[in-house]
Amino acid sequence: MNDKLALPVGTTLDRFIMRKQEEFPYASGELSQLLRDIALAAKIVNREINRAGLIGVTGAFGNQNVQGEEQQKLDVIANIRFIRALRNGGEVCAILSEEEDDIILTGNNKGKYIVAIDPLDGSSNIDVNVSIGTIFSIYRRISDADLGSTPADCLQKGTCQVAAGYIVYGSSTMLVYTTGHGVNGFTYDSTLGEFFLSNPNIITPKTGAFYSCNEGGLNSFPDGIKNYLEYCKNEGYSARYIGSLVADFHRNLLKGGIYLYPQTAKTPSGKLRLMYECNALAFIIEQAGGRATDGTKRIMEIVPSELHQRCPLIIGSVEMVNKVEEMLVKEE
Ligand code: AHM
Ligand code: MG
Repeated sequence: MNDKLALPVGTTLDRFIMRKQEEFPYASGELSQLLRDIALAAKIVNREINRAGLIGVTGAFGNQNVQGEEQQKLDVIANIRFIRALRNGGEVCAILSEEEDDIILTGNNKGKYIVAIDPLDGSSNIDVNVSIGTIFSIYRRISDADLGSTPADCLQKGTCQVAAGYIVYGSSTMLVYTTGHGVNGFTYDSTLGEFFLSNPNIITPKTGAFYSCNEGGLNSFPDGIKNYLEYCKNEGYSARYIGSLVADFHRNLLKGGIYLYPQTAKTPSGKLRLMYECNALAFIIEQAGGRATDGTKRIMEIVPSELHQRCPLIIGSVEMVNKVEEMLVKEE
């Protein structure tokens, strides 16, 4: 891990990004600006979420997104806020969003970066005041600088990510991100309008006592997964499932644990989306010392063929993910 400059808890996100950039002599500052743009949109979305019940933006928007899921008003608002911040920031030429069928061209044809984003994940939890999140991946464009962006730019493997992160809007709001040099977490102080470093160099425990899975789908899970869930019970692990991926992931990252969303009868390829849910969290967990797989393949090595592709996700503490894999192999 490159950590020439260890920065103290309490450092602002802006200063942190700036100082980290100094560690890379050839860094141009564009990625730093892009991360700041995301943080700005996160603050705005945080404000909208906090007062959602007061300004009438809870509930359904009355539309379905490309996945056939009912959009919530806050899904739509978060989508608009992030797209606007990324467009105005100027560093991003194209955006892939969970809420939009096609790639969004920002008009910044010289922008070097692509962002894949789930603007508001776990939105079924909005109306009941439970934690929700934003997940993002950043890629460098591979097409020519002046031509706008091509689908190939938006269909890169997770190993090509230059940065990834999430924001959890919870009992406090946190932004956690990696640029491939460890994982750092920042807590938002709304009275000052700043994110401050609160969780430097996050390392996830090698094992844990939490397992997070919607066992409602158990009957159609692969046998290896069923056996692993049985094993969790025999070991006396605690079941913890919020139904907000970011919140479940965040807890397990800090405390040790595993999150599983396998293939089910309803969702034969898994429910979660590779490009803006699984890859980002896979990058973060690996940087923190954990693992992410679809059961047979490392998530970040899956070659995407569709923008909104789904995949099974098994992610968390290294020893727990290894155990699931062992059990899946046994049942093959
Ligand atoms: P969303 O992007 O439509 O919000 O769906 C993703 C969410 C995850 O946050 C969560 O882990 C999962 O779906 C919950 O699904 P289920 O209700 O099937 O357990
Ligand atoms: Mg989502």
